[in-house]
Amino acid sequence: MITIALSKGRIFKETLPLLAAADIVSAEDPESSRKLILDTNHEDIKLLIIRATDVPTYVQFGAADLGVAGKDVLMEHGGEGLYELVDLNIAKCRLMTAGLVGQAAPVNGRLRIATKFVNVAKQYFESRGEQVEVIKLYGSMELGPIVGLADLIVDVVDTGNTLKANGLEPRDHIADISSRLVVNRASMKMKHQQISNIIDNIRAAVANA
Ligand code: PRT
Ligand code: MG
Repeated sequence: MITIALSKGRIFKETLPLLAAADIVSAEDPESSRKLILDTNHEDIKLLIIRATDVPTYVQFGAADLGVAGKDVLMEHGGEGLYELVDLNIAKCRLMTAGLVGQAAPVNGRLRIATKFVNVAKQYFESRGEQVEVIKLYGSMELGPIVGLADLIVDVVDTGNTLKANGLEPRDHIADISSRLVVNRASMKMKHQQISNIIDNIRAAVANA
């Protein structure tokens, strides 16, 4: 049995055509199904539908053999126990800092950063020699600077419309983001034939996309 961890929403939508080109087709639409394990057209391949941020954890511990996760999520996780194999070139965006339009950073005192990417934020500001206080949030980060919880946020940005709608502007570019195919290190050894097969097919699908 091979399991592939995916999250609903944009990653599933954009991974679906790649999987189809690799001859892996879900038996059900996860958006309408309440099942967390979906059958495919292969008896020995199943899809696990989980939260985007949980994908690296499932793959790290071998609860899923393969997974698709955003580079942002992988950076935050750290990548322990897994190999990042293929850049799927989907769900592209940028990891940025952002602040209130026209508001300069406080000159004295520590910057406060609100984000769900706590590790990434700490590393980023540390690498610039800036002392910051990082506040963990689970969503709606854009609200942080508006209500005075934080000076800046670290979040992924696509069109920038969400920042704009909340009076924020992008500041520093931290990383370009796309989704990656990851594999559990032990699975790669134990199920080598099956997994390399899937990887090769997905690689070909990406090349032809
Ligand atoms: O929703 P949940 O908490 O379960 O997890 P999630 O929000 O991480 O999942 P999901 O499906 O929203 O995102 C999965 C992955 O898609 C992320 O990890 C990124 O790698 C990638 N991705 C690509 C994005 C975006 N583009 C994106 N625009 N993830 C989130 N966004 C957000 C953005 O932060 C903003 O709030 O979408 C909103 C619209 O963006 P703008 O800039 O176009 O306005
Ligand atoms: Mg979301």
